[in-house]
Amino acid sequence: MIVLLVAIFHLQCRNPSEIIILDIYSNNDSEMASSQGVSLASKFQGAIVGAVFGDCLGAKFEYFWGPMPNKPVVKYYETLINEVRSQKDGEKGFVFYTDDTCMTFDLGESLVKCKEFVPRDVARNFGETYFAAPSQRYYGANVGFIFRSTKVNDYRNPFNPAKEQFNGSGSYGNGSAMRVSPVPLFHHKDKVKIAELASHQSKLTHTNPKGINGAILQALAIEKAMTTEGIRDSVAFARELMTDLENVTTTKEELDVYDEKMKIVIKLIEQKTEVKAEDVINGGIKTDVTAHEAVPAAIFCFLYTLNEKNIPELSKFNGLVRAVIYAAAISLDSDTVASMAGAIAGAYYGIEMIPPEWIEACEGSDRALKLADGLYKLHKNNKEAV
Ligand code: R7I
Ligand code: MG
Ligand code: MG
Repeated sequence: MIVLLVAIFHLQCRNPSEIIILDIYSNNDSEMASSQGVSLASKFQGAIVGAVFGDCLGAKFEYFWGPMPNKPVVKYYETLINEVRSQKDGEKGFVFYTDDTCMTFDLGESLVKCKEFVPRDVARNFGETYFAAPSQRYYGANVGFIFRSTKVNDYRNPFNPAKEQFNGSGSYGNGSAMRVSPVPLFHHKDKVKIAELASHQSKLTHTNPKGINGAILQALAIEKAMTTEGIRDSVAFARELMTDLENVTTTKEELDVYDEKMKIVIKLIEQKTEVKAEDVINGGIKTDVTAHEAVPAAIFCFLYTLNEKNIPELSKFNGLVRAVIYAAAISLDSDTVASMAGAIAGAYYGIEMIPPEWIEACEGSDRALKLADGLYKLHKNNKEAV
């Protein structure tokens, strides 16, 4: 009987497991991730809450606006801060997140609950969230087919429908990269396992090599940001990231696409004049809804905003805020590129750099913190078990 129950749990993993919630700004934890004095717990929180912050801020500008100057995004960012400050008993969570955050929760919460990747459980979360979603979640145009197909047989063969997308070539949308932030936290310190899981979860919806490698590259970028002490050389960071991808991915097709994009990232970093949205797009990174245009864009935004002098208009903000505002401004797919840049920057700077007013205003902040802390607790338990 016990064996049967365990088997059912592993197949479906529907039982909730206990999650201990750490305090926000819990910097008294002993495990420090870098000499900058940011705790690993803070970096875990920064990665997930950073992704939600970017999604919430960027969602206002998704597609309607096109690539644009920083000014309107700065105005929106500051207006909201003032609004929250002027509220007495303020309403919380009034800025909506989109599908990027929905799927991050679906994947991450399943990992915490099951303590392993259970494809059927993740697919069920994807489907149930999608079917219950209000219209402002703005899911990708083609991904709904997968949820409808997997639901038909109660998510039993969760990998099959994704293979049929786009006449059998699979989607190269950025959807499996935009939700990947829990993966580097789940397998922190193990790039091979990070790549394996990023790829595996991608195949639930995105089987095209460009989609799979986009998810792996974004996961590796978060891990590298989390583990690098004070990035002094952005170009070396970009180069090493591409080498990491080449070393750990088992999907070797079309890797040259990412090689080419990362070379453009380096060229833009080295540009002598301030890099504007049109430089990024004309330079060859379209910042759109596809993985190979969005992931390199997010990495670029993080690296370019490390130096406050690069964009004088944004120099009054901290590095994480600079990365997210800049990503929302220069991108066509503003919510997604800002969310991915927010995850990378959050993993580097930690939760302390996310403005409390925005944490309060973003829908899903509490849930994001709970998810980050659940992943952190798993990491600590795994470390102690070794
Ligand atoms: O990737 P996906 O989940 O979409 C995510 C995006 C993010 O910006 C979210 O914020 C949300 O707004 O949507 O959804 P998919 O439907 O798999 O892919 C998104 C789009 O990428 C598709 O609708 C296509 O326009 C494009 N695309 C492709 N086009 C041609 N050929 C993806 N794969 C292909 C392809 O193989
Ligand atoms: Mg979205
Ligand atoms: Mg988007």
